[in-house]
Amino acid sequence: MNAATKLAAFAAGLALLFGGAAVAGGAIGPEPSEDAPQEHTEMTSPHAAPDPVRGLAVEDDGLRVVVDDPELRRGRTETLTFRIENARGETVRDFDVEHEKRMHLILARRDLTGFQHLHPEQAPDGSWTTNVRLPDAGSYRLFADFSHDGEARTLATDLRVDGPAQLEPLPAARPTAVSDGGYDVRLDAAHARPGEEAELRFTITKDGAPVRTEPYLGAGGHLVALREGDLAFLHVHPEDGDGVRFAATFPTEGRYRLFLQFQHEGRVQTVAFTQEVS
Ligand SMILES: [Cu+2]
Repeated sequence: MNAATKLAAFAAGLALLFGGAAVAGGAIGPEPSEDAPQEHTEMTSPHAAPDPVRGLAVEDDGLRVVVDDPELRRGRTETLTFRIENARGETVRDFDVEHEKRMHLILARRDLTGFQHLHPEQAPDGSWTTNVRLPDAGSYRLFADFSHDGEARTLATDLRVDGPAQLEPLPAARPTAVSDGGYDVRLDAAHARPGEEAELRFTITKDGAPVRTEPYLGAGGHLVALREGDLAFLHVHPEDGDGVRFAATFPTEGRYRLFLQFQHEGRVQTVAFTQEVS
């Protein structure tokens, strides 16, 4: 083959490749629109469950989380500023109140340590600001959990804290744990199997005496569930009635870290559990 023939063959090959891609694109293209009406029906149904997995993407349906400066210094109290932008790059200003707040900010290091749940303040330009102190170096996941135009969303991005990081293995699953303020908490998880709705029931005692929690964010407690590996953020909702109970659907087998927060005697307690799903 001379150079010109080679070039022609190469060009023909390219045309085939792109032609193939166009066909494949065409085949894939119509699917989402076929699904769309069904998805819409699900969303308008009063008993529809939102997608159980969130928080894997920086952008969802045209909304995007943008952090001004994702680099934080270790052990310093820093001002963290972020905004939610729409598809036109404009800062979103209107948020719905969900669990008593318009914005919930969750932070966790990639090894699922260093959990924080903060409620930033909104500035007139729509941006959100909070003070944050990260005592340990490493890569952190930032989850902005909010509702806009009646739809709940969790967008996520990474923060970095420079320095040597001592990453921790995920603790083994145990039914009991102690909160940061010394409360004993027991977890009973029924039906913790992939794709099934599990009931997570927490029993709280202090020095052996049962504790009745005070309302926190409009419920008996607040629960965040993150999947080991990709830190997928699960949608969990509190159940009505007595006690600290939640319904969660674990989408896959694997291990999850559950961060329960509850309030007693005016103070918020945080306690974490490892949940195995198989
Ligand atoms: Cu919150």
